[in-house]
Amino acid sequence: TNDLAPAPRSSDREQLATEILERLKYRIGKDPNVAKPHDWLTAAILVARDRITDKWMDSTRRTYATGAKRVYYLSLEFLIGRLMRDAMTNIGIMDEMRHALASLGVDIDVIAEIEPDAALGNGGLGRLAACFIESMATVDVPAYGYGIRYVHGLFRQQMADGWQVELPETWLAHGNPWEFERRESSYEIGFGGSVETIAIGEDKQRFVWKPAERVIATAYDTPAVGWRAKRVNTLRLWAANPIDPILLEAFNAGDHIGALRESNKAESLTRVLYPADATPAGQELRLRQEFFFSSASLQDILRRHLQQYPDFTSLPDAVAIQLNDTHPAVSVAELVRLLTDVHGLDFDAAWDISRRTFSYTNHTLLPEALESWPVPLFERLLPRHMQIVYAVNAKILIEARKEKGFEDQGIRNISLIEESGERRVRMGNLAFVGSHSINGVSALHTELMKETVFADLHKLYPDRINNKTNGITPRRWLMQCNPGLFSLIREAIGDAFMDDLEALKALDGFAENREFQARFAAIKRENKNRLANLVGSRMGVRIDPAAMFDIQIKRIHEYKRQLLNIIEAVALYDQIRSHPELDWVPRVKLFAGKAAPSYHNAKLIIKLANDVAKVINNDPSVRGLLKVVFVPNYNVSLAEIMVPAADLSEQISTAGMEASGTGNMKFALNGALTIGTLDGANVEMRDHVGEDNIVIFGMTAEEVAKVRADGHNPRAVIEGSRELSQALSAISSGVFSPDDPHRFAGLVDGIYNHDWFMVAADFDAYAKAQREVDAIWADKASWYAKTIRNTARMGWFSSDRTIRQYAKEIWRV
Ligand code: DL6
Repeated sequence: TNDLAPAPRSSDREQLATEILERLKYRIGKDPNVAKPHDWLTAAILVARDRITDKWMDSTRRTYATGAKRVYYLSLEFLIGRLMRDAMTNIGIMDEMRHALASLGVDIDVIAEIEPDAALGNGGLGRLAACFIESMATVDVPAYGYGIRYVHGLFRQQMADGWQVELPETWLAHGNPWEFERRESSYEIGFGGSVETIAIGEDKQRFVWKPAERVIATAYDTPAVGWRAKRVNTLRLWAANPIDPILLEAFNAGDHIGALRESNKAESLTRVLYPADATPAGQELRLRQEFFFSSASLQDILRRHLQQYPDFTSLPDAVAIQLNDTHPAVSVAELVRLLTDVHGLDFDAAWDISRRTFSYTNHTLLPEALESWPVPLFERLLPRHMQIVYAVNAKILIEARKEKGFEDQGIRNISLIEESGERRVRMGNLAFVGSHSINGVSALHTELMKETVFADLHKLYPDRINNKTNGITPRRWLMQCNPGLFSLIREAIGDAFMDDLEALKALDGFAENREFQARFAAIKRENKNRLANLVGSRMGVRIDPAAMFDIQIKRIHEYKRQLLNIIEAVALYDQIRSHPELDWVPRVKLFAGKAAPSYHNAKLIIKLANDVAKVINNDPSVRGLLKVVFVPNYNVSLAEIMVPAADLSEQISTAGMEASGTGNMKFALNGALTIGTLDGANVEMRDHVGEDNIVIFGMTAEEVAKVRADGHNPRAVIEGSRELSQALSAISSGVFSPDDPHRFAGLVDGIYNHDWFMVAADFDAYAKAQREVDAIWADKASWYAKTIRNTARMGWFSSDRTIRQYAKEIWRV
């Protein structure tokens, strides 16, 4: 148990049990005798939600009463996962609930398992947003998360003969007891049409956008409760509805399908999450989604502002709007439009208010992931916004050329319009010029932003770029997912770390303590047993919890280099067979992650992992010393089981390409050793845990850039490494794919021909680092001293710290 309230008093339990029965009867309409697990889950959630609601009202009233500044976090993704444990732990009723349900014959762990995993996001960016929502409530920042209520979140991943197959995900199938529908909070959102110019006085004009299409955005609110329920904030997600649910005239004329056309079209807007992560998702529907949720959120923000203030001059003091990546960047133009066309401000005033209100977080430097929209599409869908983009661009470019003396190339880089080839609107540049703060998500990433994508914009506005290194919420990623470790820490160092994660430092003193090490190891073993059972029952593969669990879980992407890991597994397999006499450390290499459905190479990498697994796992000459497992359908709930079970955390991206990473933090906090490159937040993790407690290998970002610029000869590198060339030739000649020997030839050719991701370049260093890891593993006292120090020194990576920095340095709240 990890509950924090005093030992449950029977009166609390009885009261909760009464409330559960009451919800079951009057809100669900079921008698306990016939209630199904989903009914009990819903009833339990409703009881928790009602208690949270009281705190929610208090928080809202307090914000009004104090006139506190509000923060709005606009994000196209919130990768929430399950909420029940989170909410009950944060309001301190987890233990009483367990007892109350038990008294009614219900096992809380069983119903917790059937709560759907809300996957309204793809990966790191969406999960960060979910951690931030919880941390903003925890550190008492009055905040709203704004996003989209996708009917289908991220696809369910199944394996068919080792290939990824995507199936629809239906998290709303049993309803969503957490949310409140707010029919009264709805707004009209337009698309297309034309702009009318009306002269008002001598040289003044007013612009009126006449959209050709309109849909309604309706709000659904979920309370977001912070640690110890100090504050409850709101996650407001928008659903699209038609203006006319049915065209009766068409229906009466017998056109039953046509009668629903408008309705289907509107609802399709918020039906599915784009399953793209650091890969382009550039279809028209995506731009529609971006505008839809930006406009609805801004209309809502302005309405709320006018309830408390006479006009919008106070907006930047009362409101901070954080743009989570460029997905909501069209907000910059929409706010200017609302302030000018709807509320009558002049352009310069609107621009000034807008820029002082917005701030923008960049999450990637990958050029293919930087959003831009073809000018003709943007103009057709958002004609008024196109005018505003041109007006802003003129203003910025005049400033750059005339006042700051930029030359042609600099001007081209600053422009909101990409002119080489097809003309496109650059959303990163729009977000940058429309914001007073632009932040990166790790120290390295922020420096690279200044030197690469935003070099000229940074020269133009040198005070705007700043760093806010990511963090993770310790409630989900320690207290809830690792109750054993949580209790052990409490016993060792007391409770201070629960409110200030940096107090974990006190654990440092236990790193060399043998008795503590043994208990730390026993907890790890228990967590590994749990994962081994899951792998056994779900996949029929037996893995030995005594072996080292070496885990890489994240989206499948070439820059994250799952391929490097698989190739190393193949090389190790070779060595174990060639040298059976050596003392090999037993390892299980576990992978999990989804590939964007359109990302061919990523899907091929999944197939390769499965093909390699099939051969290695069934080869008796390996004697179980090496196993490879690809666990299907990676999601937040699976991460909560895999993270605490890891001995080794793989954070091996090509240096300079992973903006931060947050999985790296979760593993280290839960007592895994990291093998990683000097990329993203790994650099700062090394600084915190100390270089003796992390295994770093490979080229630095600077070296990667230099090798790319000078010309890399991967063929020569491969020929110089026997292990690598043998592993590559096994893969490309079909050793692992006898049914289709050329299946992986293209993947291997990519390494021979250009090796953009430096797989060949880093291979030897990686293999060597893995043998260093083996050596540490062989000395268990040293292993646990290092892993305990990881847990002890990860306190700084709490998202509470990150949010405090945003609050102080960007939002000024
Ligand atoms: O900042 C959260 C997270 C980082 O930890 C990852 O390193 C980064 O890849 C991820 N970025 C994205 C954005 N992709 N796009 N666009 O998911 O953000």
